[in-house]
Amino acid sequence: MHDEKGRTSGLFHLHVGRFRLAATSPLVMGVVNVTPDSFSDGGRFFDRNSALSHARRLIEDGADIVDIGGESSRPGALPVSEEEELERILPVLRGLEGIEKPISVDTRRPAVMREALKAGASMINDIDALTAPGALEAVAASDCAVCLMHKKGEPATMQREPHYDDVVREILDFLKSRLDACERAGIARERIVIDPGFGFGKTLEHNLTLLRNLSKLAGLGTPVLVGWSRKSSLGRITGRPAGERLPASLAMALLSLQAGATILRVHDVKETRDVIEVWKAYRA
Ligand code: 7PJ
Repeated sequence: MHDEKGRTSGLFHLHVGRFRLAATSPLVMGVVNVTPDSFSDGGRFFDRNSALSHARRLIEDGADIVDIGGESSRPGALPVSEEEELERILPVLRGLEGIEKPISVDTRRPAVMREALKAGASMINDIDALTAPGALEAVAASDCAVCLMHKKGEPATMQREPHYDDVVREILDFLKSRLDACERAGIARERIVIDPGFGFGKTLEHNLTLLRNLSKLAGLGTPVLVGWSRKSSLGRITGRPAGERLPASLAMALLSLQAGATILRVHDVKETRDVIEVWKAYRA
């Protein structure tokens, strides 16, 4: 089946800097937080060497992309300065130079985007969906991929009674408008993935409604990335702390694949790969 732009549905090539990812199978993005306060593994990978060895470990475990973040966006997190964010990220990027997998940088700052791309990053994962002044231009000037994520409010306060009249409609409209903005800025569709932003200004019910309607996002013809790994919604469901949310995360990974997700952003790469194998066997 082909859509109006000639893409084969269910199959795509993602253009990620010098890499081409053929998603004949779902992809895994492994998370490396270089922050002292990320909610689930904050502090563990805060020094450069542990961040580096963790990134390498994720690649050995089968990560297709490694996502490095220097600013915690967990609910209630406080912002870090641009200098601090760069000091966290750049040494890790330099240490991963020449690695055979694309490196993504989780940032909302155009200056950090530009420096990260110079230092070898192939993808920008932006929880602000390139809305900061200069962000579209920073990405357009390179050949990196970009993840456009929806969020409502700011991390410090976003989980205080978030409200939507129609959560699915609102997120679809937002992501469509960001896809249009990218197109106007000259960022090719083959470089873009979209993400509903589970937990970013959303209650458990909002997240579940979005998951049930994920095929509508996938219907935009752009690969859908999802992040459920260890999130507090899973704590709400199971009553378990972040360190005990792996089974719940894997259940959500499977449901997300079945609903049309193409990229799973996770902390536990090896286990998530097994979920993908199970899903592929079921689908075959
Ligand atoms: C997400 C993210 C997500 C994208 C975080 C955590 C909280 N980026 N960054 N999607 N979540 N694209 O790692 O659990 O869901 S930070």
